[in-house]
Amino acid sequence: MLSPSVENAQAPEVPEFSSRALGFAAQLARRYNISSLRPLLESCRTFARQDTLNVAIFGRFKAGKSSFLNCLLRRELLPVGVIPVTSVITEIGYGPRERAWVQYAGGVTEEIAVDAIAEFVDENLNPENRKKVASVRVDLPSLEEFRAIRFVDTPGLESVLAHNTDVSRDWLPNVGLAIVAVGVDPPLSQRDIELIRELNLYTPKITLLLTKADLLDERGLAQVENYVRKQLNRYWNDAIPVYPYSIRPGFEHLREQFENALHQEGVARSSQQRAAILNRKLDTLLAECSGYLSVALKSGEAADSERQQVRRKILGDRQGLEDSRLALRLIVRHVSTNLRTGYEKLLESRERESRARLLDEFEQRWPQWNSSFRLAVTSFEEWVTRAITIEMTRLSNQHRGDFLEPLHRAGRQLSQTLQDFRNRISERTMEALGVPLRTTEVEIEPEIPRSPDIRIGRLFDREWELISFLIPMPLVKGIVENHFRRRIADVVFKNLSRLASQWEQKINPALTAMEKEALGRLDDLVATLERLLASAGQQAPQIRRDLEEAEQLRASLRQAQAAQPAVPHP
Ligand SMILES: Nc1nc2c(ncn2[C@@H]2O[C@H](COP(=O)(O)OP(=O)(O)OP(=O)(O)O)[C@@H](O)[C@H]2O)c(=O)[nH]1
Ligand SMILES: [Mg+2]
Repeated sequence: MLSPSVENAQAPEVPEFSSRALGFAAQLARRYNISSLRPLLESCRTFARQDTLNVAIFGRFKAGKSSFLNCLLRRELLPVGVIPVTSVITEIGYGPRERAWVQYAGGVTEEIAVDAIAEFVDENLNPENRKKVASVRVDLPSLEEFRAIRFVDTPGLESVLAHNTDVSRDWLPNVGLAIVAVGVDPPLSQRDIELIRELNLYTPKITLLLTKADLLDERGLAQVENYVRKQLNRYWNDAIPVYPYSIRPGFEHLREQFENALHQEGVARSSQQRAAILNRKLDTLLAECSGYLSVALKSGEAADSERQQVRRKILGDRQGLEDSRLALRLIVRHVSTNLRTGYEKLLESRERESRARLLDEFEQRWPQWNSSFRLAVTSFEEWVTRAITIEMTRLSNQHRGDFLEPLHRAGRQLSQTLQDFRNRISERTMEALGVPLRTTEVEIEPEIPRSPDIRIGRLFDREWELISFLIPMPLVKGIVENHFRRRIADVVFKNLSRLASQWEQKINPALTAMEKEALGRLDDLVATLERLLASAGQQAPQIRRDLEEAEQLRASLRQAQAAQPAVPHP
């Protein structure tokens, strides 16, 4: 999400038993020194603090998604059109001041004018998303009544522009409330049914908006509505409400009807929706607490003489642990040693284009410089320094995502290796004590470094300037021009290699930090288990009480979940 949302964030209300569950888990982690629960605990806390619910509109291209949001916002904010338009996720929410931001794929954020968003989200102005925009965020003071909601416009599905479909599909898991736009012309396809089925994996709250109702007369509309309801009922038994809608004058009553329903679901129940997701996370957290406590309890029951053996069975010997640590180090080492070659290969593929761009520009300027040798040299030097800086900055920004990719890859591999280690521990506690210890590794997130400052360094030896007045330009013009052309090629080559090394120097410390975090987590888990396994039998009564309370809390979380009306899975 874009950073400005944090400014506006207010802690949402968390149901009493959910905050009790969170507090209890934190207390258990402290009491038994279960330091390895820290990342999961932190992720639950962060989610509980989040204050907005996403209301996203999906559907086939040209279904009228952006037009609907414009109508709801009472202004022509989003671009609409007769050919596929929306190519980027656009999030619109409340903010005290009207503002808009672009979030680029590489992580950079840029503030833009609200009426300039089309330049970034419109397929025609940003074809195939060449600007590499990840999302656009808009804050509007007029959305005060929808404070808890963030409206999301998505690119149309199933257009010939596959990249637009991918953007929307990738975003699906973030959905809160889903609105599926289906035009009356033709109404509801098998693809729409598939879309609803997919959305259903992430949200129980789906509404169908039957758009362009004005294209039919009253009787026709009633027939289409009836048909759509019938089709939906084949899979979802009345669980998906259908609302006819039109942006045209004369259909205010339909718009009002839908907005009222949205208000009810989205505003009045947004905290309820968030609570459902939070409960799922807390259930996982408490299950992990119970796992650790069961291990402690079982090991407490073992005789002192056996305990040492149990410990060895579960944690293995020192060498085994060292091997696990080495596996983590090797992941980072492998990524780190291949950084430079990867970057060089990437930039090599851009060399020809950069050179051509600079040569082109040089060609245009050369006629103004070639009257004297001195003028030619100084003008060239000044120009090439500026031009190469611009070119390198452009490449660095454009490929920021590619430069950061190894960092994300290392994060995923480290998390997976730690999870494998956890799974092995779980199998071994099952063998040794008869209880599994199922725990989840929270993804290791890299610290994203800033792009490097572009440094060009010294380009030329200036001594030849001293004799420059002696050189007769008309005679050497051709030689000088060729020399400059070679210099351009040389400067591009050198600076691409310099850029690769600058990015390498930025990424390496971030990799080291991730390695440290991964090793720390492994050590934490081992230390936690050592402590729990060593805990003497006198703690048993307290552990039993805590286990019981954890299970009671989980039962109330599940009860709350069951009380929520949900769309049954087809
Ligand atoms: N008659 C009629 N036309 C509509 C209505 N809503 C949208 N349209 C038209 O349908 C076309 C597509 O509208 P958009 O809002 O761009 O559709 P979209 O779903 O956002 O399209 P993509 O962004 O390309 O996926 C435009 O020409 C709109 O004028 C409506 O209620 N009635
Ligand atoms: Mg659109």
